[in-house]
Amino acid sequence: MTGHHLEPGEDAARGDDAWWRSAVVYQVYPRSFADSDGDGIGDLAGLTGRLDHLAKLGVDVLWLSPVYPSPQDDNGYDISDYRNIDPVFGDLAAFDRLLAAVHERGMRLIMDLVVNHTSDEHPWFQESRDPDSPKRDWYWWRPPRGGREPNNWGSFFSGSAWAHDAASDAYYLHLFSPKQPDLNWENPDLRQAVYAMMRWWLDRGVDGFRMDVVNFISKDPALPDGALHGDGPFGDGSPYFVCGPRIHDYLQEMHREVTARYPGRLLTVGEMPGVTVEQARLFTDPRRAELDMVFQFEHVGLDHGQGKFDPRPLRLTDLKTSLGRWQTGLADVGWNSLYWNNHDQPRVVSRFGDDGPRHRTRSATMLATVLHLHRGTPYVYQGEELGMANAPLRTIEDFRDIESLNHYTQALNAGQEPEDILRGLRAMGRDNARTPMQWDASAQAGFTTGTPWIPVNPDHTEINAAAEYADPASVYHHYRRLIALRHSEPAVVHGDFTMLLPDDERIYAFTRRYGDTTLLVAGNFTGDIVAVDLPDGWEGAELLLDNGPSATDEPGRLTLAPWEARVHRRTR
Ligand code: TEU
Repeated sequence: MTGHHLEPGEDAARGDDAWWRSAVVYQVYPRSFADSDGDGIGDLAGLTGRLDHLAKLGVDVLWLSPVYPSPQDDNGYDISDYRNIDPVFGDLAAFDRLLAAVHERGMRLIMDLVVNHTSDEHPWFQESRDPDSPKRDWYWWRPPRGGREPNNWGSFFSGSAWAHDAASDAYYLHLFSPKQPDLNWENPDLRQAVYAMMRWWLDRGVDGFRMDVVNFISKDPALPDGALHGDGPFGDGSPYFVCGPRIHDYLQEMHREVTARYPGRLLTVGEMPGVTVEQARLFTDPRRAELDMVFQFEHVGLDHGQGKFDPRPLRLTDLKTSLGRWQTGLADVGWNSLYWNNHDQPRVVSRFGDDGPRHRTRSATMLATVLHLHRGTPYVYQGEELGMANAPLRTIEDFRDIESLNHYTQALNAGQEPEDILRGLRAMGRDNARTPMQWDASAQAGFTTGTPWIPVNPDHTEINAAAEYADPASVYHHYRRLIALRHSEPAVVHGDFTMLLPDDERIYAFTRRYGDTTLLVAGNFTGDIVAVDLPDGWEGAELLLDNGPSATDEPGRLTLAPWEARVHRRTR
């Protein structure tokens, strides 16, 4: 809290001393977290019963993926009522109990705000199907062009981004599934309806929002054809909706109409595929009053080939170049969010580490250490703190996710071999992140007494919370120590960032400096022993944190065991 007088639009808590700068966020994907009623789907009562897991881990904020009424075409990212809870998860009373229990433990709760699109079963969309309805303009309805789609854009979930509605012989835009029609933010009444809904949740006590693809909400109203890349039939519409013409106006208006009314209390984070560092500076500059931070996608695209389902190995130098540029780009204004995982990404220990029995714990804790020692707000995705690995997805019947199922059909139709398609889906499919949370070694991992909506990973007999609580060397206790370090060591929160060894393909190393304190962070991204030259002045420095037995340093060298990570501290 600062004492100085605030200029209009200025909110001191959005600046250097904002509470969320020292916070760690934990994402819950409620379908897969804890099931209290045996229907095989996680729910709010199940989550409420497991809150001590989060409290003991030390996290400050819970981000709850969507729990609103939904046909569940995209697991809740298709919302049919913004002011209620889907019966599969509970009801508003259960939500209020969850929120109270979160606050009792000194934590905060942010909701997922999905307002680029609604469900096609939302009353707004149902009304908009009538061309004479005032709601017609709340969506992107367009007449056919030459008897076909209004433009050539493709959807993120395969096929055209347009669906035909016979009732009025018109098309509506859907960047995701046809059951997720895009809202038209050009319409001021729609915008006010969204702001009113946001205030309704904030007045109920929630502490902010994670905003789904919020940098897609402003489209070029001309909706021009996109350029054709490769041999597919669809054009790339992204130049006309990624950080579109009015995006900053909308976010500043949202701040005036919503966020500014709750000064100092909220966290707002915009999910922004395709956002650049330069744009992120604008979105997160406190003086512009838009958002507190953004989720960017650059580092989770580095192992994509022709598309996300054509993966290639990560080059460590690419990761350093990318994350290093974000650290530098947001050093003086704005703020980073830090993540390896969420409900859309494969498990990081399988992706950038080694999930085999020998190195799983070591590589999961190395990855955690490197990420959490960056400057920014770390996000932990459920199960990441246990070192949960990718799912053993074999045949297409093992997949549940609309993105994977649609991609499979489309690639088959394009003549690809099933086994080739499955290889990409196994590595990159979103279902990897969505298998149930592994609480214990029992039949359904303590997730449900019924049949889970997606199978529990058989490795839960080894990898589970109960076992990890009991083992001080577990991934869980390492995350707990990392979170505690962020809360106790100001250099982790405020320190500047300097990348070391930018050309080294094996060791990720950097320093953080704040006042008299400097931290040296090093992680070995390989299964070999690796020695590098130690920068001057670090000989014999205090070891603040490690992730297991160390290799012995040669004089003047830093020698790291396979997947070892270390944090040293020096005070001057
Ligand atoms: O995701 C947005 C997004 O662009 C991608 O990460 C997406 O998940 C997909 O993998 C593209 O290949 C958000 C949500 O996080 C995601 O779960 C939703 O499916 C999507 O928006 C639509 O609401």
